[in-house]
Amino acid sequence: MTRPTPQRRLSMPKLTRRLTNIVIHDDDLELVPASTVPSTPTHEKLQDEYLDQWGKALEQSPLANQQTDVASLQASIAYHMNASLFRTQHNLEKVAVYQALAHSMADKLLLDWNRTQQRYRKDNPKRVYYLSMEFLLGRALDNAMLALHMKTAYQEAVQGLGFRLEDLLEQERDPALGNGGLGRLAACYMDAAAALDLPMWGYGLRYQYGLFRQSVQQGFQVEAPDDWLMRHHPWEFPRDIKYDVQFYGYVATKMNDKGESRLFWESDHKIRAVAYDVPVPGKDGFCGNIRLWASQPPHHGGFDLDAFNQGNYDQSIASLKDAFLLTSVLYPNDNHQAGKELRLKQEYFFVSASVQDVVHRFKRYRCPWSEFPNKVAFQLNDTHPTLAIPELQRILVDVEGLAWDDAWDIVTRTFAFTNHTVLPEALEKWPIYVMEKVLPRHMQIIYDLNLFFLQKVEEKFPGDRDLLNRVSIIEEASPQQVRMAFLAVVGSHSVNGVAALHSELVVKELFNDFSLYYGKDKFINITNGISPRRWLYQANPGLRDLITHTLGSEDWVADLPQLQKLAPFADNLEFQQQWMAIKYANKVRLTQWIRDDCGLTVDPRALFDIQVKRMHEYKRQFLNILGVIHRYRVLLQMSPEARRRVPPRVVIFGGKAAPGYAIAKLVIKLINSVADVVNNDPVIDDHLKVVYLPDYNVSLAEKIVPASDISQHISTAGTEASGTSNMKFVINGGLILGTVDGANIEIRDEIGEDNIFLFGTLADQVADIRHAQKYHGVLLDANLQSVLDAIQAGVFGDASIFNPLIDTLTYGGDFYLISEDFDAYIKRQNDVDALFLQKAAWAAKSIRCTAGMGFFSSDRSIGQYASRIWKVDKTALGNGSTSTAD
Ligand code: NBG
Repeated sequence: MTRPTPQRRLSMPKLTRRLTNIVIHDDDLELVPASTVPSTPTHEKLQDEYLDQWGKALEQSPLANQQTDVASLQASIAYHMNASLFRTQHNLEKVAVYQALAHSMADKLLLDWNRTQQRYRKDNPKRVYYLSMEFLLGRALDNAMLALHMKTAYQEAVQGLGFRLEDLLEQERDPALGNGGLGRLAACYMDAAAALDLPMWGYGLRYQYGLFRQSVQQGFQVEAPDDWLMRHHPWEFPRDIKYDVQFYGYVATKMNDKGESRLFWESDHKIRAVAYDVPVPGKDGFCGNIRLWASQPPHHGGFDLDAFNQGNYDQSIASLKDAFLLTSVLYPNDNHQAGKELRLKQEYFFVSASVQDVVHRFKRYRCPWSEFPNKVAFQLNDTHPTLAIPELQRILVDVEGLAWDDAWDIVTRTFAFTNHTVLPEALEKWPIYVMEKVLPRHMQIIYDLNLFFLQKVEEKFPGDRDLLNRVSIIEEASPQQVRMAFLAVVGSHSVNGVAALHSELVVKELFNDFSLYYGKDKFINITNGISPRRWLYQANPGLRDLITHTLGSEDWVADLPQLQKLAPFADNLEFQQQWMAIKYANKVRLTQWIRDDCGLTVDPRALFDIQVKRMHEYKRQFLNILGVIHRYRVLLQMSPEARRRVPPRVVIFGGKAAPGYAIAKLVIKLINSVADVVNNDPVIDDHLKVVYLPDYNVSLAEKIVPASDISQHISTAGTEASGTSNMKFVINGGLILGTVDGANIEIRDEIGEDNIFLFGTLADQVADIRHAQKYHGVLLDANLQSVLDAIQAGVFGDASIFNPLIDTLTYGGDFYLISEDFDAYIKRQNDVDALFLQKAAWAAKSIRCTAGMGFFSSDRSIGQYASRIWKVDKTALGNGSTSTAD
């Protein structure tokens, strides 16, 4: 193994601080190095004098005196129509009314935001920073109105102005700043933190274009840019907070005033990060924050001034483009982002701006650096923000002049890391030559960290060179790579997986060597959760009202285990009828959406069988559609009487495939080709319909989730870290058909084995089966073989298109074990049919599903993060105190 050469180590003496990176900062205090700050700076004194007056002025302002009666709400909407949008009542479109309404609502949030943030600022509690490249927020207006208990009043207000609130809500564009579960989890966690009054901020990127918009043409996915900011977006607030982030350049050794040698990272290539704050409505006047960074050219820096002076404008602005481009697009998560320099620059841009901002905030209070871990907790949402680790080390050592070891102690007590996948292709690695070019100083720091880490491993396990190779942050491949997940583990005090099985696999497989070295305590499980506010209270008003009526109050929203009190009603026929009437109404609503969106009429009395999630081989939408073909063939062979005994089904798919993921895109094509045939087969009629809902996103999910009878979560065992849509469906009384994988397992434990349809290979059998397949080939299930024969015979159009897909089963060794699980899957689907015919038994299970879901509230998850990882004492919040147990 090549051992890295240490760059420079140990006691870096304190220097005259360099703060070149920080250029403009938020509000009051000018950022000055702690040692040079006079004890009572003049500008602070001045502020104190006027502070009260500002407070009084605000209390007198229209912002603080907002009334919530219908006439006042109408006045505020009309005001914004004229003052914010510069329109009059003679020029009203729904979208404009939506925007005026959103402004009116945002005013109320703003006030809460200011009060909450002022309180934090004054109390200075330990704060949590959730670093995530993705926040899949979904629409804001409905959520905000419900959080502030203003929906009914606004409904009346807009009605009096000639509009229906539901129509206006549909005008809002989803900010799709995420790919799927990981980004939506971040949004649910911000929502929970806001509800719990936990001082947590999200940090992320404000992509100009979110995840692409998907349409389907001739059955194929077609991507278009998601220009979500095309229209004014009233839910973000640009701030005068800016930091410069540098790239490339070189590392120089310089002498400081004391004649000591120091390393400096120098570069002329800078891009400016500007902050946009997104309020997160909480409860009782509390409002959280997500700070998103957008890229801009630095002051003057982007211009070629010589060219500018000569009037050569084209040339002078050429490099401006680069700066704006940096945060223009969200990368879809496929295998192609690895190695992309722009993605690496996005990651660094994001963490550098965020860490600078946090350091700036910390320094306001003039605490010693040793206090940093008592005031700051960083949570890394997957490996994407891992560069924050060497970045903080760099700032502490190079800029703040701390000794290396002191700095590292602070870093490792501050960071914690959540792993969200065990799939090797999703674990980020960066080629060293890219890292060295883009971030030369960070590469040196990583080498040093690695060296010191390996030395310690060697001390503990002397002579085990293989082990050193295995745990090295630098992978000795060609080209050499930085293993970001390993860097995250080494730089964090806690590593967690997102469901029990996943966390077990994280320790047993992914980080086994690390758990031997660090001990098991560093590796914990915190099972994911979902926001009951968005995913039940908001998405399913019918069920919400029934639950509230039955339980006597809305307290269950903040205390989800109270849902258990529904269980005694499971066998009550009247309650079952009310329950299923709500499900039916939700299905009718989805039916209308399907008609408008796909031009397809489906019967809401049919069994709605839904699989909506990103398209990926491990999630096995392929298994689902193969099962549909099997069902189609069986139905065709049946007599009309026999067919009538099978409950009619509507099989609904939705989800985007990464643009470069050819196989996933072929599955979309196959689904649509099957739909074409099945939906137009007169023999089949309404017995089976297949729907592919294009452009699946959060707001569509809110319509789909409450309308499922069955939803499918059928990943190959051991591949789905958790899944969160499974939780959303079950809490809405949808049963699930799933594999023994991810959070399905804990859902089973909570709701009871009888209320879930599980099937298939277990995680600990997968390796053996794959091994056997390698030697003996794949023995295709007979039913599956005839399904494949039908595809290859051209029943669903040009068969040759599908060859690469079929090859994944036959020549590819069936890595995802579709053939292995096919028979069990079909049998379980038959069980689903049989139960659906027994209306009362089905209803009872549906009720028990909801009743058992108390554990899966995001409030529980965030509570666990707070107490087990961040050591933020939730109950002591609000008066500013925090535990300092770490
Ligand atoms: C995803 C997993 C899901 C999990 C979410 C949230 C990534 C890398 N991982 O199973 O695939 O529910 O994270 O934890 O997107």
